Amino acid sequence: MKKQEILKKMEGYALTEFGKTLEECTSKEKYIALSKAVMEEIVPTWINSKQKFEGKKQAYYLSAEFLMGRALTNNLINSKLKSEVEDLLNEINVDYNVIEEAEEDAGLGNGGLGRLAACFLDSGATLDLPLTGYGLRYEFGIFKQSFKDGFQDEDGDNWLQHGDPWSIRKESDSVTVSFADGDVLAVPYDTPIIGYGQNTINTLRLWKSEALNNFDFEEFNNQNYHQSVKEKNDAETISKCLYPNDSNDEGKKLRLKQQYFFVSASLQDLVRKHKEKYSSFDNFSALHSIQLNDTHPAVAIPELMRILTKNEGISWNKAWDIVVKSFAYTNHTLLAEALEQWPVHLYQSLLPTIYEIIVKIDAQLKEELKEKGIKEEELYEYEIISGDCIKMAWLSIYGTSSTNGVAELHTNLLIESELTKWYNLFPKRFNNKTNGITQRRWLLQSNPELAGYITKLLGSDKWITDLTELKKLEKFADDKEALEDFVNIKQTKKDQLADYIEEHEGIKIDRNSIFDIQIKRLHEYKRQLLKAFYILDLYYRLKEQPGFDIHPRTFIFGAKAAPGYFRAKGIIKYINEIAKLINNDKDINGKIKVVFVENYRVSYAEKLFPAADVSEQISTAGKEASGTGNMKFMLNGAPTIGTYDGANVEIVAEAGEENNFIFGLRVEDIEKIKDSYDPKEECEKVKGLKRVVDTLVDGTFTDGDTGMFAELYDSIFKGASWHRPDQYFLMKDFDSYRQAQQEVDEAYKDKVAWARKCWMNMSNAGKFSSDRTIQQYADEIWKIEKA
Ligand code: HBZ
Repeated sequence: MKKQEILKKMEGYALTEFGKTLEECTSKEKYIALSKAVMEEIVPTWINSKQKFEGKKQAYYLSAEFLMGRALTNNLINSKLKSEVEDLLNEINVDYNVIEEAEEDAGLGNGGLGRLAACFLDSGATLDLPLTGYGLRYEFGIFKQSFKDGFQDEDGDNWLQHGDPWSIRKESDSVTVSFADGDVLAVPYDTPIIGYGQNTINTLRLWKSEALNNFDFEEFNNQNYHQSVKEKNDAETISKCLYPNDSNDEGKKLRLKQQYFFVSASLQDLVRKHKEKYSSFDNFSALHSIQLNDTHPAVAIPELMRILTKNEGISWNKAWDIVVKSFAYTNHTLLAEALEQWPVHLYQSLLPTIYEIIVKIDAQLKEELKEKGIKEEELYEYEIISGDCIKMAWLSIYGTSSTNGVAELHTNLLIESELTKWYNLFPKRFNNKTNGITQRRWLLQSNPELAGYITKLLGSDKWITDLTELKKLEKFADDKEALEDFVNIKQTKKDQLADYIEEHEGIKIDRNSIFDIQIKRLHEYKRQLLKAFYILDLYYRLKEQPGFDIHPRTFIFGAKAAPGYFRAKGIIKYINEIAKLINNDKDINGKIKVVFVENYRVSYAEKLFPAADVSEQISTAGKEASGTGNMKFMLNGAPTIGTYDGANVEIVAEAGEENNFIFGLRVEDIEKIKDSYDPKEECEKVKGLKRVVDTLVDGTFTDGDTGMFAELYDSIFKGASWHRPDQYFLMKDFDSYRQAQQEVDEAYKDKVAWARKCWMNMSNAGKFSSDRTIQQYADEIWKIEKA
């Protein structure tokens, strides 16, 4: 019996790792002992998986971020050990939930882009596809957020403090990465990616930077203690910390070092393995497909050119052919400020050889353009090196054979606006891959109650690996009993969240209220401020209009602001001020409440998505490339209140417009009005709007004399050197948002009709499995097959 084996192993680890009996161990120690025992169980299958893919074409996902969250429960579920382990812990009087909560999140990413990479790995392994992740082993992940007097405060995320039982250091696979200012050692740490059912276990390989020489004894002897460990400290800085920016190009030397460090190490790793088996590179692109997750790893293009031409003696043209055939690029944004452009001098000084190669690529591009008949005076529009900047998106399109957007609307906008000229050059390279999410984590794991019910209704758990099975639930959409069961499950999840919020935020919320949730990074384009204005308007109306009644509502926010993003931090403070006002107003008597949860992260998300009644997806049309949180709400049966943006368009197409609440300007509306738009006029025209917006400057709230609120006010009415007034159209969309919210309130009154909407969303979420997305990447870009 496995149970006894696992217990034995746990006891063994308790002794050797902690010098204690299992009983004496703390929860954290028990978590580690259990995780190590699970590792021991699965390693043989892991080794086996590597062997079964030998000699076959494989795909590699290069990403600066993998937002994995916790591993224990996911690994137990996917390896089908969960109930066994739960039984075991029961027998020895250990609460599984306590062990689960003892694990730190692996927060090695900012948001959607990093979490997408994590979902993709899960799908790759579950589909038995040879897919390896390559990235950075940040010692500190995304910062820990807390609120001090309503202001965001950041703390280091020391997630490795107690060790990581899920990774294995592979010292013997270390490689050297060279910079102009010295060499560093890249040491890989491998984490198993367990496919559901445990047929395939793939690998996430993350690189840690270390010094080639950790200690200079001569300096030590000369009593230069700082100097004696300087090389070690400098080298280790590279993989020390994740950059907490999710939407702004930083342009910092250390960031460039991070990018080149993990890219060079990963490519050296691939090339070394290739050379162990083959004596030529003629078959390299037939055996490797390398996906660049945004432009963060785009330096891979000149780096592989360097390795092939300078180390392996391959001609430039032959090498270029291999490079273009091997790489593919995913674009995740249309925001101009997020497109990476590196200062030439940074590349020149840090990576001179790579810089020379980029110069050559740029020259080659110009020749190709001339041959294609592009006029001399238009060539500058395509330049990779443009003035003193290197445009990484241009490099990525030119140096790969596939460029994809992440939702239909996004891909169309790329083609029609930002990248039209590139599309005209290489139309066949452009394609769409609508994002997806893994139902293993976002339904089976985070909502076992609903998952179990679905399996029972369908008479099968096939949906766990084929989410389109959910469509078969549609026939229960008018089944009163099914809807009632659904409502009860939703209530259970709401109760659990309410308990958690009470414990961790110190706020008691009304369990029967509508849980209206917006959880995502804090950004102006995502318009948390629009929701804030709406809530405040609602509050004033409730106070002033005696006859005005609504169903009680709890407005929940979760969001981290990039530490240097002043306005985003202002919005957090503003919402926290609104929360203080409303939550303490006796007149309101709990009818509405506002909760901004602290330190929103993957493990918190797992508690929030299943408990939602309403999913807020209210970005300015054209700005959110796809969104993936929208899909997680949908899968757990929450209607969307949202704009026609990103994947919302496809969600509504699948689930039906009548089951969601779509409002606001569309992309084409914005195109039409943007030049003549006057937010002041709009603000004065819309009833109640001026009153709420004025609270930014009329003393209703205090921003502690930081000037944050006035600055937000100005961003709407004055604009700034880099943007027009109200560039995200808050004033213009306010009224239509308020109306949509009114419709939500009315729709919620009919309990059965509401449950039906939820049900239709859940039943039609099949398209949004990352299994579908990954199968498309595999078939259409990577050309890889299952083992
Ligand atoms: O990628 C997001 C998009 O905003 C979202 O719409 C999409 O669903 C998701 C997955 O495709 N983009 C990001 O999350 N971007 C980043 O996190 C980011 C990180 C570092 C950067 C720039 C952007 O330097």
